[in-house]
Order: sequence, then structure tokens, then C-alpha cells
Amino acid sequence: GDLLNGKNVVVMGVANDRSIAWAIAQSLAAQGARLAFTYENERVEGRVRKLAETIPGSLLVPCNVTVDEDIDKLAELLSAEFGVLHGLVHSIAFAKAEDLSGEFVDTSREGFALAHDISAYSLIAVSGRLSKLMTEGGSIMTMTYLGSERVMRNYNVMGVAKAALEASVRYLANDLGPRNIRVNAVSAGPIRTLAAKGISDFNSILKQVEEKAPLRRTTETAEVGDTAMFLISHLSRGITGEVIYVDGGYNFIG
Ligand code: 0WD
Repeated sequence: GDLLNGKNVVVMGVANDRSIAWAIAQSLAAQGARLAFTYENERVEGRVRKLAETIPGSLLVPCNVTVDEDIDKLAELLSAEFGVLHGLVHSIAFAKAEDLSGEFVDTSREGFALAHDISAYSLIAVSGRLSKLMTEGGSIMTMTYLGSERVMRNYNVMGVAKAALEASVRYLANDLGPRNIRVNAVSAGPIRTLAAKGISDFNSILKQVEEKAPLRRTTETAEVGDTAMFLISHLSRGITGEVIYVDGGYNFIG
């Protein structure tokens, strides 16, 4: 396809080939987008480089979203290499393992702050800087989960961070809408990735979805990738500030 021919998109949050961000990148590349990948640190650099090299013409840029100077440098580099930016994919979250099990009431001040900084504030930080490069309008999307609106066992502080993220999507959509920049979230069903390894008892969560979701199966990253591609493309031009569920319908059952 050629829905994204001539479009420049930055993809943040590829850690390995199971990452949701990687499936999104493949869907974007299949429609002709030119991509820039950001990676958190040297720990993941090699893996991300190998993946990025399979998509000709893509850029690779370090960016730890807890560091403002990293985000400034990213904006400078994208400005130099792309000039105009059309899309931003934010697929980043983190909480300490100790805050993803047991009781939410035991969340520490530091654990709360860290989870919110990486999982919610980072969207605001990158949107603020990179939206300045979206001089032809643009589309920003992020990844969220049902734990933002329902109490899900073990999800704890990440559920509260996702609630902040989803509210941020609406406020950002309101600020950036007049510049024809849209901001949306995809709420995916549970998928076995590196991030999911942090959640205790993930198997039983997957089993529940297989039993209860209208589609009677779990979500695949490629399905999330295609919806993200739709959100980045002109096809979704009337949609902003929304949370779109890609979860086989699980969110409205039980
Ligand atoms: O079931 C799931 N896997 C779901 C994930 C269901 C619904 C939503 N999501 C969300 C996650 O909460 C996250 O926002 O999707 C997004 C992507 O998650 P993923 O693809 O499941 O997980 P993963 O492949 O681990 O990618 C997340 C990456 C980090 O990986 P690790 O596991 O190494 O922390 O986010 C990146 C990092 O690459 N990341 C950062 N990037 C820049 N700066 C930072 C940071 N400080 N911290 C984490």
C-alpha cells in the first residue's frame, strides 16, 4: 500500500521483535512511511539496530524519555533529517516489578512517580517538542490498557498511570487540534511481550480473554499495528482524543 508515502514517522518503544512498537513499525513501513526508531539505552541498541536495518532508509536515535536533553536532541535530529514530521508512535511504559504485584495500597511514592514519569509524562514531553515539527498537521498515538478504568489484579500503579495517559491524550488533543495534529490511544488486549513479563500471573489473564472475549482469542501485535497505521494515516482524519480498543471486544464483557 501507499497510504503513508512521503510521511515521516517516529516510533518509540521497540525493545525486541515481540514489541508492539515493532508490529506498528511493520504496518507503517508496509504503507510506505519513512521511519525513525528510538531506543532507550545500550541494553537494547543492538537488537533495535538489527530490526531497524530490515526496513531500508530508517533512522536510529537514542532517547531515554526520562531525560529532557535526549528528547531535545531527538527533535533536533529529526528536524535535520526529516524536516517535517507527520507521525509519532509512543509505545513506552515502565513500573518497578515490586509495584506490579501484591496490593496497590503499598505503592511507594518513588514507584508511583517513576511509573507516571515514564508511562504518562513522557507522552506530554515528546508531544510538546515533536509537534513543533508537524508543520503539515500530524498524528500522535500511544498504547494503553483496560487497567486504566477497571481494577485488574497486579496491574496496580500501571493502571493509574494509564488513566493519566488517557486523560493526557484528551488534553493534548485539545491543545494540538487547532494545528491539525490528532492524538489518540489504542487500548490493546493482553499480549505476551517483555513488558508483560513484569505482570504476575499473566497466563491466567490470557486465558480469561480466550474464554470471554467475543472473538474468543487473544490479541495479536499485527492487529494493533494495523489499527495504529490507520490512526497515523489520513483515513482516521476525523478522530482525535479517543481510546480505540483492539482487544477482540473483551472490554465490554463481564
Ligand atoms: O499486553 C501488553 N503487552 C500490552 C501492552 C497491553 C496494552 C498496552 N500495552 C502497552 C504497554 O503498557 C506499553 O505502553 O504497550 C506499550 C508497549 O509495550 P510492549 O510492546 O508490551 O512492551 P516492550 O516490548 O517491553 O516495550 C516497552 C518498552 C521498554 O521495554 P523494556 O521492557 O526494555 O522496559 O518501553 C521502552 C523500553 O524499550 N522504555 C523506554 N524507552 C525510553 N525511555 C523507557 C525509557 N525510560 N522505559 C521503557
